[in-house]
Amino acid sequence: MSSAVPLNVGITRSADSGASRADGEKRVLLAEPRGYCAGVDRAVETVEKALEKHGAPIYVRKEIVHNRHVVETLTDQGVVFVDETDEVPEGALLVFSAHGVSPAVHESAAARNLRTIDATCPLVTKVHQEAKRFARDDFDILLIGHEGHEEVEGTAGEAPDHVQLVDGPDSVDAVTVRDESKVIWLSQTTLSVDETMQTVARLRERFPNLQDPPSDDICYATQNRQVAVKAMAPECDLVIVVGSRNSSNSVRLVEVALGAGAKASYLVDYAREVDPAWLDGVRTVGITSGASVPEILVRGVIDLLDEHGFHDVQPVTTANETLVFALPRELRAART
Ligand code: 2E7
Ligand code: F3S
Repeated sequence: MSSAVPLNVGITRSADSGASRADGEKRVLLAEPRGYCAGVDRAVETVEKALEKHGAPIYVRKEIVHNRHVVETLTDQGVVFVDETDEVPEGALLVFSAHGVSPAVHESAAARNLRTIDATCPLVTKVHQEAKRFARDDFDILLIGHEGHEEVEGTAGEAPDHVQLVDGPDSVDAVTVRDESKVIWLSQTTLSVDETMQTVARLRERFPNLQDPPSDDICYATQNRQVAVKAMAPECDLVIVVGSRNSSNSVRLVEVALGAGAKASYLVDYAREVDPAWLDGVRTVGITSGASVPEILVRGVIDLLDEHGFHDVQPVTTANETLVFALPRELRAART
């Protein structure tokens, strides 16, 4: 994980943070970066542009990103979310979600004559290519990730005969390989950096020749959001993470906040889910959001806290993100 930013480096605060604060005054620390990553921005815009260009209904396999508000908003605009390709009428337009799909899914869409647009995040496609390459070289590929997550199913599906899933440090003992000199680990893009390093250390105890991925599989956005929440957590009585329960990277932010010293941390989809009892005796509330979360939902939480006397909002900035991905080829001309 060579590109992870060291924890206590590069943290900037708003000009008059802390120092001007009267003791006992309530404050909010706002993690930066938070919210949409480049892959989510691209995936959501892909669906919006596809709707504009082709009209409703268009179909999306699985949730385009794991966020309730995004999925409900697009549903209202005429998007039909399905679990599998066989639910899509022959010849219709189907978008593949940001989490990626296996070659078998591409094949079943082609067999139904579906027109497809692939909104897979380019950083997931990169991991698929790594899986294909190491399978071609006949490596055993140990894919660290969460069982049942769509991204893991897509990546494993690139080379099912070569990939074994390793779901955290406790799964390491069950791993067996054919040739200990040809073993590599790859990972899901949204894991906890620290837990993944523990899993890798355990794997390396068993397989000293274990190879690392050619570049980080845990993506820049996952790493940056974890670094930011770690920077603010020790000062927080409470960290509110905005995100949905099925959003892996959002759930990881709650775990990272608690691991880094936040006294409490909760995941909420909407401000209305914040229980006022959580604020009893609390002076410092941290706020962050997962990579699939629109900023308007964070605004809702900030406004709610304002109503409870938390008027002072201070950014805690650990990185600046500028990455933008081009839209899928089919829609490139449509970007404004
Ligand atoms: C695609 C990928 O949609 P998310 O909540 O997804 P996770 O994987 O965290 O459940 O977040 C954006 C995203 C992250 N990773 C989309 Cl592969
Ligand atoms: Fe891609 Fe990472 Fe976002 S894999 S979709 S940039 S969380």
